[in-house]
Amino acid sequence: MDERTGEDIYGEKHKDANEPIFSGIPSFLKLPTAVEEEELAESDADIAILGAPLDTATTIRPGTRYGPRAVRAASTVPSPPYEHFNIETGVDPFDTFSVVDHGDATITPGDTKTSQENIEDAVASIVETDTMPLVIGGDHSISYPDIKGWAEANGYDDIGLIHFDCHADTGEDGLTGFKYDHGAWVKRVHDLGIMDGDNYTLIGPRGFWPGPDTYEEMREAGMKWYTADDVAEYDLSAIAQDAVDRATDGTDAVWISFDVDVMDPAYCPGTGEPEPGGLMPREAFTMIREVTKQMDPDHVGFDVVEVAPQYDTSDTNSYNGGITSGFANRLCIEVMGGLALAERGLESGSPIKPKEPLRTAPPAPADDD
Ligand SMILES: [Mn+2]
Repeated sequence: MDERTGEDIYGEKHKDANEPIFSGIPSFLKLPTAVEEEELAESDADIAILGAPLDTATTIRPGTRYGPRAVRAASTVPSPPYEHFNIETGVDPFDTFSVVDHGDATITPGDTKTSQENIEDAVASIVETDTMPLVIGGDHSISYPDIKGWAEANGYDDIGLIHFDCHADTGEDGLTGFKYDHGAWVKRVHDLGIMDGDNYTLIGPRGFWPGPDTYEEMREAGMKWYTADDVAEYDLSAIAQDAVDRATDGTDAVWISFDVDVMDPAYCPGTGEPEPGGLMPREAFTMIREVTKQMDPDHVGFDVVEVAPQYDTSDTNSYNGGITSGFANRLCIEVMGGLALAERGLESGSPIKPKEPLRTAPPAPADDD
């Protein structure tokens, strides 16, 4: 795999920027599609993008059923397909991985449980073709079927979970008592008996929900969390490293779940339950890069959830996606970039730097004598 290049994987389209971004079928990053299970098996892909447009397990503002479409639309805006050499990290995931858009899981509006089972089946079928699932939600309830389908199809007994979110989602049920609510999926995963509290880390909680009783239970279960204030105060790499160490301690695999409401609403307004005082994009990218480059690409899964484009801003009506769906798109690329480093056994990429060294501190005061 080390010898493989983007052109080997995608042919001439790897660098082809000639097609106008607003034309053609807007698959994720205009990547090849492999929607049917047989197509996916034949594609020999490493990573499959799956949309999970479910929002009937939402308690406050609905709308994430439009999330996958908005993220796909946002993904067609920047950069040529599929070359994505990251100027800062010096890595291009599409030099390493064959990635396809596998379409969406089948959703039955009004039948939340059936929809969730369909998501579970879709994720399991991705795993059965030896492909990593990268799921775009949808409300956060999808993470339970995501993880259940992924863990069972892989035969994992013990998993770690790294969870970026404003909300803990660890309580027995959601705000209004629904067991499969978007605010109870961590507890559902915990109840499967495949994830110990010691292998769970939450990054970014703040605000007022859930209440102190739930946090007491989390504490008792050995769960750990870094609040949004902690993220601002502590070293980002140390936080990420702690989450990785905990998630990989004695486990078979790690799932990473990213709720965009962990971000400050200034950066991600397009979500159902925004809460002031959240993360900045650079903080999220630093931590997600640090986490993903230490994962085993054969034993990891990822989802990004809670993008609700109708509350988003910037270009939302021209079908190019807003700033929240643009952030989610970027996050998916960063995840694949980190995994590409892991796949190649690299600690870091090879960014191009200026000839003259960067000035990293103020110049020494001039000598007046
Ligand atoms: Mn949340």
